[in-house]
Amino acid sequence: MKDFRLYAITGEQFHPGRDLLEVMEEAIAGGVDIIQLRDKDSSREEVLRKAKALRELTRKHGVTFIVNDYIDIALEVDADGIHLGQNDLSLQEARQLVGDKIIGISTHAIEEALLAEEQGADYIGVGPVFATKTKVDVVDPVTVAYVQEVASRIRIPFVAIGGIKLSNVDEVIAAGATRICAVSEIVGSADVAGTCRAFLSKLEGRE
Ligand code: 3NM
Repeated sequence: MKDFRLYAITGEQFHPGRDLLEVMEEAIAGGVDIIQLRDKDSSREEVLRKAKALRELTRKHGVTFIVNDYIDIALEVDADGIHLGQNDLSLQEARQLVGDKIIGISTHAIEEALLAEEQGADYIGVGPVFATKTKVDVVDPVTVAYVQEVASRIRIPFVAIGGIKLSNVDEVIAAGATRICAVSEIVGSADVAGTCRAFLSKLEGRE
């Protein structure tokens, strides 16, 4: 997969009254490389509608588009890839279904990370680095020290996630993360594009 630095996930609860597409368009203007549609609250029909719209937007801007939970929708809208949780179908099963599309998987322990690598994941999520309220069934924070362990042991791309803010991202980068994912800090920002640019400046060592 094309390498990436900044990965944004949708979280409509963080921008009440603001349109999903408008917020994600700002994130794209700010330089995000990947957008993931993550929607645990809407009907399948609604998710499909959003996926179609985000596919069109991301394609126009050359941004990678990933769908969480709905492999069928990812295939239907020709997303670039899917994102799995630990309790979803296995990587082997997912690979059968999506062929050479990107497959990412959330991992919360080194055993899960090593297994995902061995089973052919294209990237892994590593988190939650810090406490977060965005994911309801989330495990305890894995800590920045754990990010360092992953950085030294895992060869496939990994993206640090969970409670990451502009105010704490420096220590995540110092631990060896070169790719960052955030939900609330990006989509809940009063200046979505500016927040993305600030994350990228830090990731690129310009600040
Ligand atoms: N996955 P925020 S943490 C979607 O650890 C998600 O796998 C996580 O949201 C994981 O940036 C998380 O608002 C929520 O904390 C991240």
